[in-house]
Amino acid sequence: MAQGRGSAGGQVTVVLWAAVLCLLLAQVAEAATYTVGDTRGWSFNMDSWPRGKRFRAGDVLVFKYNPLVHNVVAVNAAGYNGCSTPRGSRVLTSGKDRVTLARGRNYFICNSVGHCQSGMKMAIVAA
Ligand SMILES: [Cu+2]
Repeated sequence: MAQGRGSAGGQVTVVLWAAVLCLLLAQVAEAATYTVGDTRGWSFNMDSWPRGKRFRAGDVLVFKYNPLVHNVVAVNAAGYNGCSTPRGSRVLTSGKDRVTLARGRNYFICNSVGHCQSGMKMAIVAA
């Protein structure tokens, strides 16, 4: 009888470990997807949108906008602060661009004339 209980206990332990592993894997695999600006989309005065959100590396940002008017440029800190497009920057123009966040600071601007200066810029920190 004691042996039987021990065997059952072993099975329970294996099942529990499998459940823990599944949870860990799910957390790693489950990246969040955010629509930038929510219903407004990628637009002016973006400063407030990232506030209160906890971004993680691997999360996906979806930039929705009118590509005739706007674009998305992933820039460095200097590009963000100075509203400039560093040489070799990636300019996205589809109107529905998906960008995966890297760990650390991620900076985005719209480089249509005057837009970044009007707040079409965003800095996001991903853990
Ligand atoms: Cu713009």
